[in-house]
Amino acid sequence: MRILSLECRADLERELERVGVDAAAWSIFAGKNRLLTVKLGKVSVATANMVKQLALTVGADCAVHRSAISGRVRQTEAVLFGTRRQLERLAQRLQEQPECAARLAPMLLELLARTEQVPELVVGGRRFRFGSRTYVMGVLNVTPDSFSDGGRFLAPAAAIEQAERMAAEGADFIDIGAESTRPGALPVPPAEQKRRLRPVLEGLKGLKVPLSIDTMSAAVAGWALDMGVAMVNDVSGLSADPDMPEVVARAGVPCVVMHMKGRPRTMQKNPVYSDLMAEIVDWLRAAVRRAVQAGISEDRIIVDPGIGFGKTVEHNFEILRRLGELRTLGRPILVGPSRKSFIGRTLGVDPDERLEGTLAACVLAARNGADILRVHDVRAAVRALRIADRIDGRGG
Ligand code: HH2
Repeated sequence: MRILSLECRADLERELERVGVDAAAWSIFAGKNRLLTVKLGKVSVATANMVKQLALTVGADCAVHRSAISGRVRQTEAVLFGTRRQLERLAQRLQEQPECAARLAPMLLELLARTEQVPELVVGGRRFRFGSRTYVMGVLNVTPDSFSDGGRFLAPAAAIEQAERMAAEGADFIDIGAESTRPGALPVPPAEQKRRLRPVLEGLKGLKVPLSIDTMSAAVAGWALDMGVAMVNDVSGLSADPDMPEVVARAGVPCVVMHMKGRPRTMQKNPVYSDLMAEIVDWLRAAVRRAVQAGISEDRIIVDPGIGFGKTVEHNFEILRRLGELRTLGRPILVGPSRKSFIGRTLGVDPDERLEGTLAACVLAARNGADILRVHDVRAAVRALRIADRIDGRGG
């Protein structure tokens, strides 16, 4: 007897084939291969007790407040534990219950469907199939004051050369920004952002790799889209400039919606969360909903938990560890750990000494669900992620 480790679907199928299992049953066993943990929001104690009983009948379980059974509390949160198969059966049973419990059934089924989803995206004429491999977004800061490379690419020729280098090194996207968002940074007026960007965007017109514009200004985003940029990356989650959702919607381009607590000038002054992951997922869910209401197609939205944006060192580690929870949103996940201060503080090193820490964060972020890594050191990240992807059964 021995324990198997079959996270990769192809490994599971090979093992089932070896046993001689009918191929028609492979997907049934795939649904039993992994435990899913689902947090329910607050429900009445009656509902929670009903869910727990039904969960036990299908072989799953449900953790509730210690006083739920005695009725000493009226409401409780709940955590469901079960395989995909068990949770599907639980949803069926819930449908037969009174309304308060039955309403959970479609929510649970939708959640299970979302976590299975493999989103696709066309950016600048290129198709990206998330889940097939981890993609790399190269960072180009046309700024005097970015935290790790401020001033290095302010001259247009240096910026263009850097973008071409990152494209040759295997970047899938290049994210160009003219405003630092480092802690304490002050806003850069749109006219100055455009002045910095114009010669660079003109010089990169023929580049094969799609460009993304990193800005919180709708005027800069709209102008950059007219200059040939294919995607918008807004670290405020489209919330800083009221015109941003409409600009993105009108252009019909993909956008990155990032979580930030506060604004760059003050965001690192003692950020506090009562439930970090819940707050980030709920915030992103609301941001996606607002974007869709403004006319942005949901299947063009990428979500990002915003490493370092209103987060302590510990928050950043927890986000990277629990990144898979963003799967709830059913959208591709982008993460930007590159050279950030949680690495610097942990290792006691300056930004130019943070490559190893960045690569460790990238590799484990990819394992934990990241679809796109935003990095400064493209060649190293591409190489590290190619190997990590192969270990995880992707990118072959
Ligand atoms: N991080 C930075 C800037 N933009 N965009 C997304 N979507 N996610 C991130 O994590 C992210 C981002 C900060 O990094 P950098 O651009 O190198 O620094 P600066 O803002 O100082 O220019």
